[in-house]
Amino acid sequence: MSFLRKLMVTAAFSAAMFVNAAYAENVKIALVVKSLGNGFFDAANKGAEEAAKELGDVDIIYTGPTKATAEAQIEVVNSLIAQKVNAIAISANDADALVPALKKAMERGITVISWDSGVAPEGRQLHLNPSDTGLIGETIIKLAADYLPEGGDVAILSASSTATNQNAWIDAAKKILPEKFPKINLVATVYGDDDSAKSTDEAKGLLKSYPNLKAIIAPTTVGVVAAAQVVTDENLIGKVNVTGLALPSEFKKFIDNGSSQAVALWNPIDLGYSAVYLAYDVAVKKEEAKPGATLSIGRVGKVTLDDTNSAAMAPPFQFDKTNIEKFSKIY
Ligand code: RAM
Repeated sequence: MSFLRKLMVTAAFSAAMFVNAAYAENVKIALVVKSLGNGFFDAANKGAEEAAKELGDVDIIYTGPTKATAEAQIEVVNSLIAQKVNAIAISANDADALVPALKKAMERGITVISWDSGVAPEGRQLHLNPSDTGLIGETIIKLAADYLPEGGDVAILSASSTATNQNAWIDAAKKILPEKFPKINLVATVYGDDDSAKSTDEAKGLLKSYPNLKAIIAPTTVGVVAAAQVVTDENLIGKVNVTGLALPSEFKKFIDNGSSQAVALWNPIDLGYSAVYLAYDVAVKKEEAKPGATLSIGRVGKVTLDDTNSAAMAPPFQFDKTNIEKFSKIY
């Protein structure tokens, strides 16, 4: 066989091998979270695995940094690009800082979506919000106001200061405060970085700086546990009500001991499940992520993208002593 012919046969053979390999291998979808060791994201991963099982040809890579920072997440994204994953579904620690790394991923043919905590539109193909942002903002204030008929001082203990989701909810909360909750006085917003130790210190700091504080609102499942533990340890049950967004399985004991009257959240399992479906719709089914497009999210239903290619799932659900037991067994 001539050298040229040999080369052509080899090339055809490797092309066939490549095509076969592409079909034989499962679709690799990376679920990138703000930080590992957070029960909320572990629950989302449960949903992601459920979706992978239903879809049949998907492998989930559940990953994220140990600390909830954008820098650490950029390293994770770069390593996923090197691993040649098919899709990245990220809950971002910063809306802008991740854009260059995620753009690089998209240039290499990787589908990129954000979920939970968004990335700026140029850094992703679509974004999935757990619920309407304005509604979450109003809910976190209402949760405090419902138990403060006379009004009073409240403070917010958030996640990281660059977290897209918490910042959007806090902005929405501040917007509706004067008109809808005139007796609620927001005295401070502090940041616990979704780190238990830092959140504990920040909660202690709030109680020290604001002795008249009536409620701590933590729109983060990590911060809300830390704050309720501090209120419990400092014998402030009945004086300071802790509320916000909490995972029932982690928070039930604080509803039980009275350090909190009520909290809210959406279903984190459904959120992770839906994020995987959306990544699959774009990466494998080649559905176009464009304003007005309706995409399938399996057993959860369908979502329609708005003019920023974002969609929202269901309204948040409230948990108190009447129902937290039941939900604590699910997530
Ligand atoms: C924490 C994270 C997450 C947020 C929940 C409510 O687990 O900050 O992004 O959605 O709280």
